[in-house]
Amino acid sequence: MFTSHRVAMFSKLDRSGDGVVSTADFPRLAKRKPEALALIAAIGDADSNGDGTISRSELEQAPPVMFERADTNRDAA
Ligand SMILES: [Ca+2]
Ligand SMILES: [Ca+2]
Repeated sequence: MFTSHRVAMFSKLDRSGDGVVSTADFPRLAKRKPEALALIAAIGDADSNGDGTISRSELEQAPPVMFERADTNRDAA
């Protein structure tokens, strides 16, 4: 199912396990300029309440294009 796929993706993205996806979950990416900007833009797309992080419900409502952008290493995960 589409939704369970997103839930699985959320667990993958939330590497710190604090329940939100943010730049803190991508410490290496966040240090590299082009990737960091793409990451921040991708988070902004899904961040509907503007707190700079993506909660599970925000991810469930995010447009699909966000996932293509978030997958910056192109491993389709
Ligand atoms: Ca996190
Ligand atoms: Ca948010």
